[in-house]
Amino acid sequence: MRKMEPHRQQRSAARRAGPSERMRPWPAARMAIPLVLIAMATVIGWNLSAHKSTDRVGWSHASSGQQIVFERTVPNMAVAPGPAPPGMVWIPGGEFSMGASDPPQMDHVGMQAAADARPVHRVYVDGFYMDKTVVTNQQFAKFVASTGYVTIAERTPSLADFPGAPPENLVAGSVVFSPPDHAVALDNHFQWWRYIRGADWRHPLGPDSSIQGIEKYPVVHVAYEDTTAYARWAQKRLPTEAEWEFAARGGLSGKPFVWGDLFRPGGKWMANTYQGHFPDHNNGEDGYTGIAPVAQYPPNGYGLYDMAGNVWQWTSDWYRPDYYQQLAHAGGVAQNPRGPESSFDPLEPNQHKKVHRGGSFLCTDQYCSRYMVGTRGKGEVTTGTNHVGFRCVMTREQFLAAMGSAAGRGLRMNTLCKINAAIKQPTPTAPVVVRVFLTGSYVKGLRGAGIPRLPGWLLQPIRRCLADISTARSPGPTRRSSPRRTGVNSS
Ligand SMILES: [Ca+2]
Repeated sequence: MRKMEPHRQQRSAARRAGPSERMRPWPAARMAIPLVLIAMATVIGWNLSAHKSTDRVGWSHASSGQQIVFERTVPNMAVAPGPAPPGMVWIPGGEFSMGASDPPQMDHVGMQAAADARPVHRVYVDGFYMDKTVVTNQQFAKFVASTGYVTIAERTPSLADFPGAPPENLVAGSVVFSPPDHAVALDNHFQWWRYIRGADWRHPLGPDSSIQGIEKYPVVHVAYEDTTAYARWAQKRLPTEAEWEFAARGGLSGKPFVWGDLFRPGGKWMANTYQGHFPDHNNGEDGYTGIAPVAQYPPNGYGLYDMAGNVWQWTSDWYRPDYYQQLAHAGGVAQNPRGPESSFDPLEPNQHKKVHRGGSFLCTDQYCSRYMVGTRGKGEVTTGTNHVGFRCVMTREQFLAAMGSAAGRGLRMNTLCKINAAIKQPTPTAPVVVRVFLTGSYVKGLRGAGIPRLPGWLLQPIRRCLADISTARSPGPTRRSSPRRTGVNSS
């Protein structure tokens, strides 16, 4: 029990700060975040034998007779505004049934969908691009190298933020999964989480660890503020919870897993979760006892990797357990919901929490089965751990703005944004519609001055556009423009 003492001191320090001190709830709040995992250890299960029809999939509750109905996912028909940026995929958006059911027929501890993920309700989201994988150490390092950003876990907390805290507790660090070597009761997460000085995204297991050799692993120990800083730099943003779930379902409806009905279809592992005996013995039967590199398991229907297991993922929604009830009570289809106005978790009412999604490598049906799609997690906003990461989305507007800012040089957005405009080749015999990436005036601007720092992912479409326009305007045999003539700077 000796290792519990620092945590008690930290909690005590936070208490001395008083409930009115609503700055960083350091560091007790960072220890509180894994509580996400606790509330789920109850009895539930799935019964997929109930009725199915073309549009509806339902589960009957044996105990209550209540039926939970997932209706068909109806994707938008609108096409993507342009070629997906590298590492991203277009998610069409549309209308879908959001939330989780909790058919109670199976008595597997931990297999509960959770009351905060009910009722199932109808939601519409616009289309967007989404990162195929969570952000990796390599990607985050590039962001830090470019901006000099310092994550919250790397910052030394000040006495001003935590009045009364003993100096020895005012150290930079983060929370690391530190399993006991023996079985423990699952009623106290302090038995397997430790606040470790010097743990941060560069040192995921503590000061003696590094990210050398794990560049393709998810970045961890990122607090919410860290993720939004990255997203701004990348000209993206975090997904709303609704966007995240629409994407996770991959076009399916009412399935317990992002890939379908069975946890291990054909005996195949589909996600990095926890096998063995939680928390003291991880068998690693799925190939990994800890975090896995990204994209080690099959993608979902939209080509997204790791939408279940590996690391939790931040979303931009504040957490409230009754938010789905609010939406359902309002009736109709919730349009692009962005979460409640503020956070409230009755279990820790003084903490400000955002929604986490997807579960992690520590999720298990013995304790927390929230690798099941539709279920929810939550995290205090200043707290990162080594099982929480994130991925970004890029809206249609952000995509167009990214193109505009990349082009720059005073060209007007209303000119730049005429993407995929069609021009007709001026030949009388066989009009050919050429899909161009940008309008002629923009091309003229490109040729005139050259464009600095144009993202590489824009280069090829623009070069193709220039070649197509040259072809279309040439009266004779094909005369394609050379990329060297475009004046495009590929740096
Ligand atoms: Ca595993």
